[in-house]
Amino acid sequence: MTTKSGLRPDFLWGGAVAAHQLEGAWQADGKGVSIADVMTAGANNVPRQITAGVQPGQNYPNHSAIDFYHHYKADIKLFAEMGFNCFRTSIAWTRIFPNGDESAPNEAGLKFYDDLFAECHKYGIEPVITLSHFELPYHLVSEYGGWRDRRVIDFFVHFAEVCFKRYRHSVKYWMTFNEINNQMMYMNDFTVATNSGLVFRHNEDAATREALMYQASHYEVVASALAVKIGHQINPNFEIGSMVNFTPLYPASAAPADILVAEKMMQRRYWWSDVQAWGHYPCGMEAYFKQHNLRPDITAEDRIVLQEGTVDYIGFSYYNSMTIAVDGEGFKIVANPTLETSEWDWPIDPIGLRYSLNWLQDRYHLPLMIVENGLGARDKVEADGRIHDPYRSAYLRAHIEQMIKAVNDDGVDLWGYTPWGCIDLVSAGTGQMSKRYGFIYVDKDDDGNGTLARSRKDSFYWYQKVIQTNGADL
Ligand code: BGP
Repeated sequence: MTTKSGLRPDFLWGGAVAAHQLEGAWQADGKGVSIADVMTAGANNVPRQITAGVQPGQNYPNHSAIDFYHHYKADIKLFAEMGFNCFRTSIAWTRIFPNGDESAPNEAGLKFYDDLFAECHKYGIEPVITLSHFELPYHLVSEYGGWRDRRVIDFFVHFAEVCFKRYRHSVKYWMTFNEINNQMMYMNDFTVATNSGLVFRHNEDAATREALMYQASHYEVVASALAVKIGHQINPNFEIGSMVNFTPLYPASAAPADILVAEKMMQRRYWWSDVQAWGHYPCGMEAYFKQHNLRPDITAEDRIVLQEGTVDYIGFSYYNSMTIAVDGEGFKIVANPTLETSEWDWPIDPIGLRYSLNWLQDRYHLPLMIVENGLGARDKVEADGRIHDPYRSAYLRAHIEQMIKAVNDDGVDLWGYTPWGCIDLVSAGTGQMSKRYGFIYVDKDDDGNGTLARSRKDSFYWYQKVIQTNGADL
């Protein structure tokens, strides 16, 4: 059964956030320090740094964020007012296991999410939960070197199991790792650190880094598969998904060499979801490992685990496409002259979302969920307190149109849509408040000043109407 828009009547409409980007309360109720808690603020063209522990005098925006920890009831009420029937957030690993390697969980942390999920259900809002969204316990990084150490698999699986058991009746939709494939950008210190805790050894050369990235990634896909398997045993009705950042790579020209390099880089960028969906490595990656003399520690037992823990759906974030051209033996990213870009230079490409939905559907034959999409922008509060943000609804409208075409014209099986940062929060990339995605404005600036008061932007009312009509009135 479908509705006027063509979307299923139980289509999941909501918004997405991550614990560390909005909760604040970084030391409340026994919470431990996560990798996000030691990230400095950053600025335009100044990347965020992962520091060796909390340093006096540094600005750590995630520490207080938008204090959702103490505002969640009012915030969820606002989500309900918009009509959300789902809400994607993460469980901060360090609320449950402050150091990551304990055997007994922190009850106060578990209780916070009991209360949060109960508040969601009060309004018929289904939680959609990421277990690891750039929130590795800092202790696992300083003691074990993050995911370079096989023992971290067990710590993650234990964390996952505790969450699955505790929330088996309150959460149905899960994802193991946020944007697990971003580690592809292993030369970017910030990206690889947030995804796998590979930090502190910046003297490691490119080849060593690449080898470590594949090793860490392998341990993560094994941990993910084990979690999926255990999750299904705990509650067979769980839907446990992969979560990748989907950035389609377009060839810069019709030259066969450009087309081939784009395809090869797509293979290198999406092998994580291949493994999670298929239960084995794609042949192209096995060949790549051999050719580059990469010998990740992949045991015969690991290969069985991968087969036994395949995912139920593919969740993905979509912000933009990228365009790629062959460059000697390698490739280069080039500008796409057909696309406009955001203030942060992210190309704006709604058709790319339809392309992505088609690509993912054809490759995996699994239901899909768009778990992040949106435009980071600066907002201006008018003298009367209103926030006019037509650029935000224009971006989302254009993307939702393409999403609906993918469902109606291409037959894509799509479960839901949760635009990123439905309430303003700390930007992961810049560490700043001024790159805003929300329908709800939060009064806080990049220096941490502000009342934290929440107000509805124009896009709040627009999205409310979209949800009310199940996407028919955009
Ligand atoms: C994704 C992350 C989010 C989020 C978003 C927007 O990569 O999963 O955590 O923040 O991108 O990025 P940014 O905050 O850098 O604009």
